[in-house]
Amino acid sequence: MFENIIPYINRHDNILILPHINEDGDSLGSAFALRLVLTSMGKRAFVMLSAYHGYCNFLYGTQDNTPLDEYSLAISVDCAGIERLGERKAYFEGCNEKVVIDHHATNVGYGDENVIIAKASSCGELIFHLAKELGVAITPEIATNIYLAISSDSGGFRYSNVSPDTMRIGGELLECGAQSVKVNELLFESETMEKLTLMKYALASLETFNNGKVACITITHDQFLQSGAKPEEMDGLVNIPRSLDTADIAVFLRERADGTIKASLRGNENADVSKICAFFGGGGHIRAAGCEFTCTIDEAKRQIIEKCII
Ligand SMILES: [Mn+2]
Repeated sequence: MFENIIPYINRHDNILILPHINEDGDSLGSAFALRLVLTSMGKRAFVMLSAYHGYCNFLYGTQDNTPLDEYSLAISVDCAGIERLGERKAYFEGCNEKVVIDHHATNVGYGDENVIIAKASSCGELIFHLAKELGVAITPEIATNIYLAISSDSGGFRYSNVSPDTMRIGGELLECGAQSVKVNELLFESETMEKLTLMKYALASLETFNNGKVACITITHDQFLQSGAKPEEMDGLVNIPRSLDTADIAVFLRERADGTIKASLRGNENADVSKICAFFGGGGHIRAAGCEFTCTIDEAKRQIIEKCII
Protein backbone atom coordinates (compact mmCIF):
# COMPACT_ATOMS: atom_id res chain seq x y z
CA MET A 1 0.00 0.00 0.00
CA PHE A 2 2.85 2.38 0.88
CA GLU A 3 5.64 1.12 -1.41
CA ASN A 4 5.75 4.52 -3.16
CA ILE A 5 6.36 6.54 0.01
CA ILE A 6 8.44 4.20 2.17
CA PRO A 7 11.64 5.17 0.26
CA TYR A 8 10.89 8.82 1.12
CA ILE A 9 10.57 7.99 4.80
CA ASN A 10 13.73 5.89 4.70
CA ARG A 11 15.93 8.61 3.19
CA HIS A 12 14.87 11.49 5.46
CA ASP A 13 15.65 12.04 9.13
CA ASN A 14 14.00 15.43 9.80
CA ILE A 15 10.33 15.06 9.09
CA LEU A 16 7.48 17.57 9.39
CA ILE A 17 3.99 16.16 9.97
CA LEU A 18 0.99 18.36 9.11
CA PRO A 19 -2.65 17.55 10.01
CA HIS A 20 -5.51 19.59 8.52
CA ILE A 21 -6.68 22.86 10.14
CA ASN A 22 -9.33 22.68 12.88
CA GLU A 23 -7.79 19.36 13.82
CA ASP A 24 -10.20 16.57 14.68
CA GLY A 25 -9.49 13.27 16.40
CA ASP A 26 -8.48 11.52 13.19
CA SER A 27 -5.97 14.12 12.08
CA LEU A 28 -4.44 14.48 15.57
CA GLY A 29 -4.41 10.76 16.37
CA SER A 30 -2.90 10.00 12.96
CA ALA A 31 -0.28 12.74 13.21
CA PHE A 32 0.95 11.77 16.67
CA ALA A 33 0.82 8.04 15.91
CA LEU A 34 2.96 8.72 12.83
CA ARG A 35 5.34 10.81 14.93
CA LEU A 36 5.83 7.88 17.35
CA VAL A 37 6.30 5.46 14.44
CA LEU A 38 9.02 7.70 12.95
CA THR A 39 10.81 8.38 16.23
CA SER A 40 10.85 4.65 16.99
CA MET A 41 12.81 4.31 13.70
CA GLY A 42 15.40 6.76 15.08
CA LYS A 43 14.14 9.73 13.09
CA ARG A 44 13.26 13.23 14.27
CA ALA A 45 9.69 14.27 13.62
CA PHE A 46 7.58 17.26 14.63
CA VAL A 47 3.81 17.64 14.40
CA MET A 48 3.04 21.24 13.49
CA LEU A 49 -0.48 22.10 14.66
CA SER A 50 -2.76 24.99 13.77
CA ALA A 51 -4.33 27.03 16.58
CA TYR A 52 -6.68 24.29 17.76
CA HIS A 53 -5.33 21.83 20.31
CA GLY A 54 -8.21 19.61 21.40
CA TYR A 55 -7.34 16.09 22.68
CA CYS A 56 -3.63 16.95 22.82
CA ASN A 57 -3.36 16.37 26.54
CA PHE A 58 -4.61 12.86 26.03
CA LEU A 59 -2.60 11.72 23.02
CA TYR A 60 0.88 10.21 23.25
CA GLY A 61 3.90 11.83 21.62
CA THR A 62 2.74 15.38 22.37
CA GLN A 63 4.94 16.14 25.40
CA ASP A 64 8.31 16.06 23.64
CA ASN A 65 6.94 17.41 20.36
CA THR A 66 9.44 20.21 19.69
CA PRO A 67 10.20 22.01 16.42
CA LEU A 68 13.37 21.08 14.51
CA ASP A 69 15.79 23.54 12.91
CA GLU A 70 14.94 22.31 9.44
CA TYR A 71 12.84 19.73 7.67
CA SER A 72 13.61 17.81 4.49
CA LEU A 73 10.39 15.78 4.20
CA ALA A 74 6.83 16.95 4.82
CA ILE A 75 3.98 14.49 5.35
CA SER A 76 0.41 15.77 5.42
CA VAL A 77 -2.15 13.53 7.12
CA ASP A 78 -5.96 13.52 6.76
CA CYS A 79 -5.71 16.73 4.74
CA ALA A 80 -7.92 16.72 1.63
CA GLY A 81 -6.30 19.72 -0.07
CA ILE A 82 -3.23 21.92 0.34
CA GLU A 83 -5.44 24.88 1.34
CA ARG A 84 -6.61 22.82 4.33
CA LEU A 85 -3.13 23.30 5.81
CA GLY A 86 -4.04 26.94 6.38
CA GLU A 87 -1.09 29.16 7.28
CA ARG A 88 1.20 26.10 7.47
CA LYS A 89 0.99 25.58 3.70
CA ALA A 90 4.32 27.41 3.21
CA TYR A 91 6.08 24.89 5.49
CA PHE A 92 4.76 22.02 3.40
CA GLU A 93 5.82 23.70 0.17
CA GLY A 94 9.19 24.62 1.63
CA CYS A 95 10.29 21.00 2.13
CA ASN A 96 12.48 19.29 -0.49
CA GLU A 97 10.09 16.39 -0.69
CA LYS A 98 6.40 16.07 0.12
CA VAL A 99 4.14 13.14 0.79
CA VAL A 100 0.36 12.97 1.28
CA ILE A 101 -1.46 10.30 3.30
CA ASP A 102 -5.24 10.68 3.24
CA HIS A 103 -8.64 9.02 2.92
CA HIS A 104 -10.73 11.84 1.39
CA ALA A 105 -12.08 10.89 -2.06
CA THR A 106 -11.79 14.52 -3.22
CA ASN A 107 -8.02 14.66 -2.59
CA VAL A 108 -6.30 15.26 -5.96
CA GLY A 109 -2.84 14.39 -4.60
CA TYR A 110 -0.72 17.50 -4.02
CA GLY A 111 2.43 15.66 -2.89
CA ASP A 112 5.38 14.23 -4.81
CA GLU A 113 3.89 10.89 -3.83
CA ASN A 114 0.40 10.27 -2.46
CA VAL A 115 -1.40 7.45 -0.71
CA ILE A 116 -5.10 8.31 -0.93
CA ILE A 117 -7.43 5.44 -0.07
CA ALA A 118 -11.02 6.61 0.01
CA LYS A 119 -12.43 3.34 1.29
CA ALA A 120 -10.45 3.61 4.54
CA SER A 121 -12.62 4.70 7.48
CA SER A 122 -10.00 7.15 8.62
CA CYS A 123 -6.44 8.26 8.14
CA GLY A 124 -5.70 6.34 11.35
CA GLU A 125 -6.46 3.12 9.52
CA LEU A 126 -3.79 4.03 6.95
CA ILE A 127 -1.19 4.87 9.61
CA PHE A 128 -1.80 1.40 11.06
CA HIS A 129 -0.97 -0.20 7.68
CA LEU A 130 2.04 2.11 7.24
CA ALA A 131 3.47 1.10 10.64
CA LYS A 132 3.08 -2.56 9.70
CA GLU A 133 4.76 -2.08 6.32
CA LEU A 134 7.62 -0.18 7.95
CA GLY A 135 8.05 -3.12 10.35
CA VAL A 136 7.54 -0.88 13.39
CA ALA A 137 6.20 -2.53 16.57
CA ILE A 138 2.82 -1.06 17.53
CA THR A 139 3.29 0.03 21.14
CA PRO A 140 0.31 0.69 23.45
CA GLU A 141 0.94 4.43 22.86
CA ILE A 142 0.85 4.15 19.05
CA ALA A 143 -2.17 1.83 19.29
CA THR A 144 -4.07 4.30 21.50
CA ASN A 145 -3.41 7.21 19.12
CA ILE A 146 -4.55 5.18 16.12
CA TYR A 147 -7.60 3.91 18.00
CA LEU A 148 -8.59 7.49 18.79
CA ALA A 149 -8.17 8.44 15.12
CA ILE A 150 -10.37 5.63 13.85
CA SER A 151 -12.96 5.94 16.61
CA SER A 152 -13.25 9.69 16.03
CA ASP A 153 -13.98 9.37 12.29
CA SER A 154 -16.23 6.32 12.64
CA GLY A 155 -18.34 7.51 15.58
CA GLY A 156 -16.92 4.76 17.78
CA PHE A 157 -16.85 2.14 14.98
CA ARG A 158 -20.55 2.78 14.19
CA TYR A 159 -20.77 4.69 10.87
CA SER A 160 -21.11 3.29 7.34
CA ASN A 161 -17.39 3.87 6.71
CA VAL A 162 -16.57 0.95 9.04
CA SER A 163 -15.44 -2.07 6.98
CA PRO A 164 -14.56 -5.58 8.13
CA ASP A 165 -10.95 -4.39 7.86
CA THR A 166 -11.69 -1.50 10.24
CA MET A 167 -13.02 -3.94 12.85
CA ARG A 168 -10.04 -6.27 12.41
CA ILE A 169 -7.66 -3.33 12.90
CA GLY A 170 -9.63 -2.32 16.01
CA GLY A 171 -9.17 -5.82 17.38
CA GLU A 172 -5.46 -5.79 16.67
CA LEU A 173 -5.10 -2.38 18.32
CA LEU A 174 -6.74 -3.79 21.47
CA GLU A 175 -4.23 -6.66 21.41
CA CYS A 176 -1.45 -4.06 21.17
CA GLY A 177 -2.76 -2.33 24.31
CA ALA A 178 -4.94 0.51 22.98
CA GLN A 179 -6.85 2.25 25.78
CA SER A 180 -10.19 1.99 24.01
CA VAL A 181 -12.42 2.68 27.02
CA LYS A 182 -10.57 5.89 27.88
CA VAL A 183 -10.62 6.99 24.23
CA ASN A 184 -14.35 6.46 23.83
CA GLU A 185 -15.13 8.19 27.13
CA LEU A 186 -13.11 11.18 25.96
CA LEU A 187 -14.69 11.28 22.50
CA PHE A 188 -18.31 10.41 23.26
CA GLU A 189 -19.08 10.61 26.98
CA SER A 190 -17.36 13.75 28.12
CA GLU A 191 -18.58 17.32 27.61
CA THR A 192 -17.60 20.63 29.19
CA MET A 193 -20.17 22.55 31.28
CA GLU A 194 -20.03 25.19 28.54
CA LYS A 195 -20.99 22.64 25.87
CA LEU A 196 -23.79 21.24 28.04
CA THR A 197 -25.08 24.80 28.54
CA LEU A 198 -25.18 25.25 24.76
CA MET A 199 -27.04 21.94 24.46
CA LYS A 200 -29.53 23.13 27.09
CA TYR A 201 -30.29 26.25 25.01
CA ALA A 202 -30.46 24.16 21.85
CA LEU A 203 -32.91 21.66 23.36
CA ALA A 204 -35.07 24.47 24.75
CA SER A 205 -35.32 25.94 21.25
CA LEU A 206 -36.27 22.65 19.55
CA GLU A 207 -39.30 22.97 17.27
CA THR A 208 -40.78 20.60 14.73
CA PHE A 209 -42.67 21.24 11.51
CA ASN A 210 -44.49 19.16 8.91
CA ASN A 211 -45.59 16.45 11.37
CA GLY A 212 -42.13 16.13 12.87
CA LYS A 213 -40.35 15.65 9.53
CA VAL A 214 -38.40 18.89 10.00
CA ALA A 215 -36.68 19.61 13.31
CA CYS A 216 -35.01 22.94 14.07
CA ILE A 217 -32.83 24.40 16.83
CA THR A 218 -31.39 27.90 17.25
CA ILE A 219 -28.56 29.49 19.24
CA THR A 220 -28.48 33.29 19.51
CA HIS A 221 -25.20 35.15 19.92
CA ASP A 222 -26.24 36.14 23.46
CA GLN A 223 -26.79 32.49 24.36
CA PHE A 224 -23.39 31.61 22.90
CA LEU A 225 -21.73 34.33 25.01
CA GLN A 226 -23.63 33.29 28.15
CA SER A 227 -22.55 29.68 27.73
CA GLY A 228 -18.86 30.59 27.67
CA ALA A 229 -18.33 27.87 25.07
CA LYS A 230 -15.68 27.88 22.36
CA PRO A 231 -16.89 28.36 18.76
CA GLU A 232 -15.94 24.78 17.86
CA GLU A 233 -18.25 23.53 20.62
CA MET A 234 -21.15 24.61 18.38
CA ASP A 235 -20.09 21.88 15.95
CA GLY A 236 -22.25 18.83 16.26
CA LEU A 237 -25.26 20.57 17.81
CA VAL A 238 -27.18 19.79 14.61
CA ASN A 239 -27.09 16.17 15.80
CA ILE A 240 -29.72 17.13 18.41
CA PRO A 241 -32.55 17.76 15.88
CA ARG A 242 -31.10 15.04 13.63
CA SER A 243 -31.59 12.47 16.38
CA LEU A 244 -35.37 13.05 16.44
CA ASP A 245 -36.84 9.76 15.23
CA THR A 246 -39.39 11.36 12.90
CA ALA A 247 -37.04 13.94 11.34
CA ASP A 248 -35.96 13.77 7.69
CA ILE A 249 -34.36 17.21 7.84
CA ALA A 250 -32.48 18.78 10.75
CA VAL A 251 -31.82 22.53 10.87
CA PHE A 252 -29.41 24.37 13.16
CA LEU A 253 -29.43 28.17 13.02
CA ARG A 254 -26.78 30.13 14.84
CA GLU A 255 -26.41 33.89 15.10
CA ARG A 256 -22.87 35.18 14.63
CA ALA A 257 -21.27 38.15 16.38
CA ASP A 258 -21.88 40.33 13.30
CA GLY A 259 -25.59 39.46 13.34
CA THR A 260 -25.51 37.19 10.27
CA ILE A 261 -27.08 33.75 10.55
CA LYS A 262 -25.34 30.49 9.70
CA ALA A 263 -27.62 27.57 8.85
CA SER A 264 -26.40 23.95 9.04
CA LEU A 265 -28.71 21.30 7.59
CA ARG A 266 -28.65 17.51 7.71
CA GLY A 267 -30.89 15.20 5.73
CA ASN A 268 -31.58 11.49 5.69
CA GLU A 269 -32.31 9.36 2.61
CA ASN A 270 -35.65 11.18 2.14
CA ALA A 271 -34.16 14.64 1.76
CA ASP A 272 -31.59 16.52 -0.34
CA VAL A 273 -30.47 19.43 1.84
CA SER A 274 -27.85 20.62 -0.68
CA LYS A 275 -30.74 21.79 -2.93
CA ILE A 276 -32.38 23.69 -0.07
CA CYS A 277 -29.10 25.43 0.80
CA ALA A 278 -28.28 26.14 -2.86
CA PHE A 279 -31.57 28.08 -3.08
CA PHE A 280 -30.16 30.46 -0.44
CA GLY A 281 -26.73 30.68 -2.11
CA GLY A 282 -25.05 27.99 0.00
CA GLY A 283 -23.94 24.47 -0.77
CA GLY A 284 -22.54 21.19 0.45
CA HIS A 285 -23.46 17.55 0.13
CA ILE A 286 -26.85 15.81 -0.25
CA ARG A 287 -26.89 14.83 3.44
CA ALA A 288 -24.99 17.78 4.92
CA ALA A 289 -25.08 21.36 3.68
CA GLY A 290 -25.13 24.97 4.85
CA CYS A 291 -26.05 28.52 3.90
CA GLU A 292 -26.12 32.03 5.35
CA PHE A 293 -28.71 34.72 6.01
CA THR A 294 -28.46 38.45 6.64
CA CYS A 295 -31.68 38.90 8.62
CA THR A 296 -32.95 38.07 12.10
CA ILE A 297 -32.73 34.49 13.31
CA ASP A 298 -36.55 34.24 13.35
CA GLU A 299 -36.81 35.45 9.77
CA ALA A 300 -34.07 33.02 8.68
CA LYS A 301 -35.98 30.22 10.39
CA ARG A 302 -39.22 31.19 8.63
CA GLN A 303 -37.53 31.24 5.22
CA ILE A 304 -35.62 28.00 5.53
CA ILE A 305 -38.45 26.01 7.11
CA GLU A 306 -40.71 27.10 4.25
CA LYS A 307 -38.20 25.55 1.80
CA CYS A 308 -37.83 22.40 3.91
CA ILE A 309 -41.57 21.72 3.81
CA ILE A 310 -41.96 21.87 0.01
MN1 LIG B 1 -10.33 11.73 8.61
